[in-house]
Amino acid sequence: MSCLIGLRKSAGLPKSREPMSEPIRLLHFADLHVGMENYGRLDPTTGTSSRVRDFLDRLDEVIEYALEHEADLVIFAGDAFKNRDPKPTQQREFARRIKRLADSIPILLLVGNHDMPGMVAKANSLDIFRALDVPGVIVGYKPEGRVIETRRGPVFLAWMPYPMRNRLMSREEHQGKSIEELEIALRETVSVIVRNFAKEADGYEMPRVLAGHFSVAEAEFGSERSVMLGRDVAIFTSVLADPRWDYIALGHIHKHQSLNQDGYPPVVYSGSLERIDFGEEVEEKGFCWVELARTETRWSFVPVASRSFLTVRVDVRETQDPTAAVLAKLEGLPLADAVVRVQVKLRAEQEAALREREVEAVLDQAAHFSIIREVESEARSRLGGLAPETLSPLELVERYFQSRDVEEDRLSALLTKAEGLLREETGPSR
Ligand SMILES: [Mn+2]
Repeated sequence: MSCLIGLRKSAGLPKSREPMSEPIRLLHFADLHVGMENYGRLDPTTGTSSRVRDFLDRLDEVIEYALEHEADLVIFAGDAFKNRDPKPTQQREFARRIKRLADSIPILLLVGNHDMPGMVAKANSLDIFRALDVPGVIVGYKPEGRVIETRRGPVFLAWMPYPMRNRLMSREEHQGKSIEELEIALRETVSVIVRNFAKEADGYEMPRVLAGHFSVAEAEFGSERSVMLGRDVAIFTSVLADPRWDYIALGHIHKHQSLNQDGYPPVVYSGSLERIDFGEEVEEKGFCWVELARTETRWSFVPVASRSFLTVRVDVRETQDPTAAVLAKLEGLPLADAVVRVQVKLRAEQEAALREREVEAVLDQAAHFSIIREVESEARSRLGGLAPETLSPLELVERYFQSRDVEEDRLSALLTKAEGLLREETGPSR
């Protein structure tokens, strides 16, 4: 129906007005997590961790980009702060920036699990925007969908905040269910909400976007695992990848990824803007720039200048001068302003020969550093100076039997058996 109306309308327009319209410019980012303070230094003038500054600087980058490129709509897909009780200074700094953006561009602030208190009656960390009714700011605290008017035309936008079981299911629905049954029930509840939104979206002849803060079953996890609170329900990509949508903007998983690459619509985790730990060392951080159009949305990933993390591994066990070996390894590396960890593998008798002061002098240019000594244990030295990591499982089995003084012919029989078992183990399964 609405499709026919749309056609009739456009048929009445003069030829010069076609193609209908420019794409709507959407900026999608997520998982800001202001308040993460690990690997930071305390700034004595402000009393704030240098890492809080980092996270706010990334938000500034996002806002600059949105303003400069004239975004029509911004979706923040959840987790503004480290936890549910952000410090007032962090709240103020976040609010200032959101206000600056919202003065010219409408923004959805979706509530993530880190923003949400356990009790329904308690406020989430974004509720203040709702209480003050800040123009241009929509707080996505419950599942909802509506048409948003933007400079380049309307968008149907629906959102699903972090699915909390006690908010979405009644006490009766909980009762007598095992944890697994509850998970399945919650997944079904969320899937039904999402499918109903798709049905509703289908009634609007305009670009349609779904924003969500939850796990998707097929996604690859990142550092959020180390900060996730409690169990987590995961929605199937197939539920989201409905062609009635034009873009699915996700938050919650910190690793940027696109989940419906061969199909339509794009189902995308923008990922976080700053690294939380070394698990994210090689991940590029950024946000998504989306050109929204009904059935032909295009998007791209825009990297930000997140602080680099660098692991330096040095094995000095076979060297005369461990300090010199570490310094040589550090030479020419991009240490300046990075978060650096140096892992030194050494023998127990070399401990005194590693002069950390000299290493620290070089690392001083880093934003944060740590020197980790991995002292070779006796068990390891039985491997004849070889690191177990460099040996195959079969070689390790062989060393083990050798250490137990197993006779030569029995050893070869055992190894043949072990080889068979290992092949089974590493065969068809992952
Ligand atoms: Mn989250």
